[in-house]
Amino acid sequence: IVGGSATTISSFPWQISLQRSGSHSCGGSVYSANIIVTAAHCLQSVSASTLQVRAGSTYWNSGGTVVKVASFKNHEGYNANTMVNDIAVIRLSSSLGLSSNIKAIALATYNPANGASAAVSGWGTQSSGSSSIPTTLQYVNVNIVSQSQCASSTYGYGSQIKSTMICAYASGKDACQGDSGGPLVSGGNLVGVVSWGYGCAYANYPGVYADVAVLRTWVVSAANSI
Ligand code: 4AZ
Repeated sequence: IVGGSATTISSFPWQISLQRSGSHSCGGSVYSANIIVTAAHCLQSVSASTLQVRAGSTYWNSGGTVVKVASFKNHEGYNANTMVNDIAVIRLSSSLGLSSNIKAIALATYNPANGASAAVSGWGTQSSGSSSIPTTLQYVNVNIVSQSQCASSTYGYGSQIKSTMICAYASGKDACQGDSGGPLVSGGNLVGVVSWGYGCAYANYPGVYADVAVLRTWVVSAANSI
């Protein structure tokens, strides 16, 4: 997270750290006691047996509850070149005990209006190209940029923005590497999954997110079939 502030897990109890070989690799969100929503690009060429989830902790490397990943499913339409459909579900090997620090978040059923406030959180890098991540969870408030606005000449992406994507922008504030898969929340709902961007917090290049309202029916059925 660039331009953000340290926070505590009780303010973002749906946030988890997805870990590969014991190190933080991506964020994710609690969908139910045994299902996590994350980004498909976090799970490319990865074996479930190398993965664990830490939930209920402000710190990616201590505290809370650690549970192994039983299996995962990437969206069948995920394309690593275009980044369309960058969403996945994970089944945990045992259920999380839901608590004040571990809570499911509802999937958005419609997109917030252009300009609406949203919060993105994670343990990702704090500047573009940085090689280190913070141990304490960070968050930042950004503004929703609709798909049509994000593809317009106001910003730098043009036709790279597709219907399964939604954007968010605020000067000097953004998600960054290691925040991928994590939550963009507005109005108490999961609106986006951190997906990609041109660097982090560069002027006129919003953060790009998988659009949860558009991908919601896939998440619900994948969670029921995994
Ligand atoms: C990344 O490399 C990444 N500014 C994630 C989010 C953003 C950029 C890059 C958005 O995983």
